Amino acid sequence: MAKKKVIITCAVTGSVHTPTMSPYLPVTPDQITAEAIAAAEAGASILHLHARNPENGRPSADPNVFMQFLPRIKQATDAVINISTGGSSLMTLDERLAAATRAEPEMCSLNMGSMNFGLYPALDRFTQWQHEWEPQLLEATRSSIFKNTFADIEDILIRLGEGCGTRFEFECYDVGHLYTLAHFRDRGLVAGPLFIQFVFGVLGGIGADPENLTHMKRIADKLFGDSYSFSVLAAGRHQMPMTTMAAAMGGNVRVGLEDSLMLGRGELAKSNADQVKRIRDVLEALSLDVATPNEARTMLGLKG
Ligand code: KMH
Ligand code: ZN
Repeated sequence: MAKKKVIITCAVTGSVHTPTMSPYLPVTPDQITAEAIAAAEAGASILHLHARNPENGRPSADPNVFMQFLPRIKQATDAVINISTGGSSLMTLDERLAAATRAEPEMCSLNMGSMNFGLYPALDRFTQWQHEWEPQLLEATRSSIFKNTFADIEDILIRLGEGCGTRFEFECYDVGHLYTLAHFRDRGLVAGPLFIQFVFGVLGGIGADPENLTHMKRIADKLFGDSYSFSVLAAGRHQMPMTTMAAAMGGNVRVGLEDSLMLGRGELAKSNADQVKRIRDVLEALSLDVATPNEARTMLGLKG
């Protein structure tokens, strides 16, 4: 049997971190384009993308901003484009879906439950903000819910899945989200091969403990058998340890500045590609091979 390859996803900018936190966080369409292309060249076969207001770096759901980088990334790489439908917890569902319904990408994220979506713990230490909106947004996030009701999930599955042939990175922030995914499978709204992202270390979700990864995998094995692949992302300093553990357990990995601004202890990542190269080195040390974009497409049943 051919050896299973590891899919590296790179989440290039996200909506949690803000420009004051790192000068390397890509913000403008030019920066997002350059970072995404470099991450793909370093070995990422899936690029998970959000947009930001080019003027000030604030998370944006504007499809016109997405369209300033999506075609350029598509033209320069053969990586799978994965557009966020999570956006940020301050956006409405329609806002969150606007770019994906316009671009009809091969893949989108789909968040499997409503939750508090807290700051990654290390972010509390910033005080000298570059932009007034940054502390305001972080404060607003503290009192908002990241809303992903059953109706919202169904809406996304129908509009993007059935409507556009998009397949999903199912974001599961706790064990209950796996059961929610199984519920939609039982109703015939999703079918394998499923790509499940286990998310660790978001305040409000499951903690970044090794025991939680083994538990998530055990339950996913029970619910989905061989009709799924898992990937792991972990917030902040947990990124590299948890993705390394995932790879050793037969899983896939997600890195990128959306999930952590660091490369190692006390060291900011100077680019997304630095993190991709770092996890690639880990995979090589574990004698694991990295999947190309086309291999990822085959493994995940994407439309190509
Ligand atoms: N920010 C990550 C923890 C999404 O974009 O839909 C999860 C995420 C969600 O990437
Ligand atoms: Zn995201």
